[in-house]
Amino acid sequence: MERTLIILKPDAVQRGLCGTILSRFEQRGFRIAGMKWLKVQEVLAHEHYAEHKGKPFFKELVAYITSAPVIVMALEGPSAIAAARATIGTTNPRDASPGSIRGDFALEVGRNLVHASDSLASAERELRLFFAKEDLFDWDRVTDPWVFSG
Ligand code: DAT
Ligand code: MG
Repeated sequence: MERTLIILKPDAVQRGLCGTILSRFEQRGFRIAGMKWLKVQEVLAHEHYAEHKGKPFFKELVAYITSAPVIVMALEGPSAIAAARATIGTTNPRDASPGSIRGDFALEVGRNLVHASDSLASAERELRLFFAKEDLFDWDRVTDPWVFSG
């Protein structure tokens, strides 16, 4: 079982696509361990996208992610990190496969709707940035599990 950080970015919120995108993840079978609504502040944006500091698109990227509220989620499931990356599609929506979120709903790399952690190290780092450990629900405590039982 893994956890990964998903962000429904400002364009997802503004275009009214949050429910649709969340449905894709729910239908795939991910469990929601945490979810919140927030406006990402500049400092948090810099931390979250630290690996991109110095790249030509960095300033634009920070302006985009801080422009309006987002929905941040911790999703879990078997191989959740790679599975969520496949569900969202390639970074540039122009190359994303039909059936992926970006491949079905986006066309521009600078407006690609959704973030998903790209590795175990990134997932752990990013989850810590957005959630306190005690904010994340421990599904093992559910005595009558609907999914992933046994
Ligand atoms: P991903 O979001 O698929 O993990 P990334 O980590 O490489 O992609 O980049 C983070 C975000 O930065 C990406 O979602 C959109 C933006 N971005 C990446 N490459 C870009 C480029 N060449 N031009 C403009 N924006 C870019
Ligand atoms: Mg990335």
